[in-house]
Amino acid sequence: MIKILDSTLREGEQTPGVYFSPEKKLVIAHFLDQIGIDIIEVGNPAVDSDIALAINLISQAGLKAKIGAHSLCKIDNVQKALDCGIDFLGVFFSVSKKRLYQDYNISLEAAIEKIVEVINFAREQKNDLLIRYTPEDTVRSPIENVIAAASAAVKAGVNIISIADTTGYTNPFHPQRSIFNYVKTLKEELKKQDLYPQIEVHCHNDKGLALANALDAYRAGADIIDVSVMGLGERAGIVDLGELLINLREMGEEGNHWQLGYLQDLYNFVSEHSHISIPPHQPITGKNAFTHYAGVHVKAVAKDEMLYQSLNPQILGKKSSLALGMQSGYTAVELAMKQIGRAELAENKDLVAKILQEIKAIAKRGTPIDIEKELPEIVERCNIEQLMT
Ligand code: HCA
Ligand code: CU
Repeated sequence: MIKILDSTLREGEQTPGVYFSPEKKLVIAHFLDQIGIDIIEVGNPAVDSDIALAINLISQAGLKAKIGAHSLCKIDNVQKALDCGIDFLGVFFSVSKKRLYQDYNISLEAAIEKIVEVINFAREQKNDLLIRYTPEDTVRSPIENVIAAASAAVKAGVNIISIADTTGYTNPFHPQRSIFNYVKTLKEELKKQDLYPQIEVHCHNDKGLALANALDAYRAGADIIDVSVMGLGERAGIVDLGELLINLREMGEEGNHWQLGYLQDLYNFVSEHSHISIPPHQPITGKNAFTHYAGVHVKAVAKDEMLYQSLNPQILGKKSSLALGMQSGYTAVELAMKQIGRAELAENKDLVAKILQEIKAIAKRGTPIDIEKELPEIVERCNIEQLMT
């Protein structure tokens, strides 16, 4: 059974300009818990005392999800995280050539020693702590370095190894860069040493492939997938929570377990407090995700919605809707008139034609027509004009 780690409160808060107060983090954590998220990664308490406060608050909220902190590979960072009452700890340290020799200036052996020391420390402090080690920029690091660091980390007490595609480098169709192959190889290599950690994947969206790569990793048997609300995160962000859950659901994962009816409220809350709007055409949670517009579409969905949908909005506690504008036809006008309580006038074909003409003219202003607010007045005006002729 696949597990989901949500990092809206850690990676998501690495979106420039985004800050969620501890109280808002708690609300977001409640939503995530209601949806059925397994691990909520909150942040690094060494970064700011508000993050420590948030982890404390959320850890004490009695949620089903495991509550975690992110930590540098440093004893004092780990201690700060442990002081917040966490169930989960994520430690990262890269073993890529560039990082080892151009940035940290240490050998692989020294890096592994450091990783082992920090993991040992965390394990000694808390026996039932779920510990993850991430060789940051995993997929651009020499595989032998990753295997050496990962196996040492597992032997020191790590439960999870995360494959981080820190820069959005992988591609399901690239002969050398598929995360599918990476998951398979890492599992096989660790199995040779009789090591069976859970494998997590963290896919960045720099080239728009985060979701595709996450599903590729799922197909290869990854155990945990990282996501965030709206895919928030550094640069182009990571995998979008709603999009991943819907796709996994269609593949038979956890269909009845995830409470997808909470997604829209969660997205609205995160959007409001991150000051980042949800694009109207965003799958699942965008305003237009289930809105039908062009004449042919509206006419068809009036008979059967699924003629232009492959996802039933009811799964999300939502309904489909229609939009009016340049592309509209008679059916849309009739349906919209019924929607605003003017069904009796919708019988009048000449009036419907007049209203349609009027709507097309208004639509040329280039912004959406508000059915509830604008249509009553348009209907009224056209009706009076028609009665007078
Ligand atoms: C970061 C980088 C990170 C870490 C992922 C992890 C990445 O610290 O911001 O610790 O599992 O993309 O590699 O998000
Ligand atoms: Cu990341």
